Amino acid sequence: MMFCYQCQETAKNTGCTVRGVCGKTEDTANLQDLLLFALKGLAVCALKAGGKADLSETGRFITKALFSTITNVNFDNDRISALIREALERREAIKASAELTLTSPDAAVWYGDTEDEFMDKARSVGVLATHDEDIRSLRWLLTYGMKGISAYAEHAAVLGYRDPDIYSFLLKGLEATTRDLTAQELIDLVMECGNTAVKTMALLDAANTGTYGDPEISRVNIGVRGNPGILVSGHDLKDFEEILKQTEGTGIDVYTHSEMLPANYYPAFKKYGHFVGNYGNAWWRQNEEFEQFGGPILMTTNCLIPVKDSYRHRIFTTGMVGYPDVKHIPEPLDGSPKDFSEIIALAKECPPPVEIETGEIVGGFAHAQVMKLADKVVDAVKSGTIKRFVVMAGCDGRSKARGYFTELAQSLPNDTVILTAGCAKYRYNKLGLGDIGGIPRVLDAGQCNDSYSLAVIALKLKEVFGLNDINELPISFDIGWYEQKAVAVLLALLSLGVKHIRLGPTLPAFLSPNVAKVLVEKFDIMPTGNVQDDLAAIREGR
Ligand code: FSO
Ligand code: SF4
Repeated sequence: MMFCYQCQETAKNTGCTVRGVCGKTEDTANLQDLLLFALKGLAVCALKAGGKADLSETGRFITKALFSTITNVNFDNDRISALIREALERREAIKASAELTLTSPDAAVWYGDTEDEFMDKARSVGVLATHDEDIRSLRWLLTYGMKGISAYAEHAAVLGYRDPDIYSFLLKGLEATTRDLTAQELIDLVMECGNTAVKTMALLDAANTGTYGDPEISRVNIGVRGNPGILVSGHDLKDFEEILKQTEGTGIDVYTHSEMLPANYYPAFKKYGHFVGNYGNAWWRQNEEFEQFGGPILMTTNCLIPVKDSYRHRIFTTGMVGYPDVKHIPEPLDGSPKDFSEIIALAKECPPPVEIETGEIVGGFAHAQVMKLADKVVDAVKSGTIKRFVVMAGCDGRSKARGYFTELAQSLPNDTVILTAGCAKYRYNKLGLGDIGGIPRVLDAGQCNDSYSLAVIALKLKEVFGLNDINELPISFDIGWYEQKAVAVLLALLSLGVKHIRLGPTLPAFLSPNVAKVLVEKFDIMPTGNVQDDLAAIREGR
């Protein structure tokens, strides 16, 4: 038995109990629960040890481990077991150095030696171990928010940007889930999680732009050239940079896939002549696209789906991503760059990619670039040529119900601008929705990791128009979610005071009716409905 309800595609919008819709097996799901349990024990001990535990070391480990449990990151039981062992070892080391004697909570005292002990324990520490449905809902809302924060914090840490306050919050949040807190205490922690998500996204924005420059408006080629190529997917810009450096002068071309598309907008990457453009679409179409690409593929982060034999020999994972029987490129312990030579050697033996699309798409509207256009944007709003912005950011996914987002984007009136980020963009970035006086009707700020840009744009517009409340702006939020980074983004938006968000294609299964009611009453969150009704409401500013 497994129970996982952390993503939007969870079975029957209730929970995956036999095998994940994502392909996660029962063993993997249970081991991920056990890893989380071990991390709680680590957090309990680190907090008890106070200054005697190295916050930066423990925090970094926790972010990596939590990142590995996000949907479509790691399907490899050996790697998850190794993280469980490391969590236990770190916990014991802290206990020993701070001379802690702990009798409870269970997470802080449990020690498993064998795989059997792991699996026995794993079956008893998951979601259903909390019986009260509202407390369960809040504990897991907090946990999923922390998973998202961990992914963002780890992306920033890879570029040398860390913030001890973020690590402190993760320890506090994990520890809090081991105690019998009231619903109100947990709601307060969920709100604090939103504040920390804002802080983390700001840190990641500083890390990305500080390292690679501000994204610029860019035309991105979606066709191919005649050389062998490497396809890079996921979100890790450092890995992408390293691939570009190591392939320079080899005759190999480099393409982005899915959420790596925004790499095309950074000045630091555009300078490479062998960086051709973007190949393919959102994550869930990877089976057919990876088959057609024909060359090696590197998955730097989510979203990885179950690997097919047809391309198993040419897909590689790195970072926290893992899949059984797929080659993993590790991070060297001595701090030297990752060695991608095996991927490059394989690329040389592969045929050039099969062309699946031709043409160009436009993107690169992160906050600095939009602010350069601020005068134009403000004039367009004042003159009425732009009547409304609709934030349609977030994730794409397999479910047919997501056709709603394509249809809504197509039906929006011509005086509406879509602000997007994340793989949700693939629902509208190839529709040819035109522009308003030179301002494209789809402004892509970047990855879901760059959603912070959309918040900055909204806050700047509020300032420019002299408004007191972000909700007075002519902006509607119509967001598609899929995995736990989207939960962190949602909590971040709520903490910035954004109200009336439409969320779809379904509300999270982990929101109990009472918790959903609190979100509706406090923030007027609503599920997406049918296109015509939502369109009418958006036009009326609701
Ligand atoms: Fe998409 Fe996947 Fe970026 Fe997510 S590729 S769904 S929110 O993991 O990370 O937008
Ligand atoms: Fe199911 Fe989503 Fe969990 Fe996968 S991540 S097991 S699809 S709820």
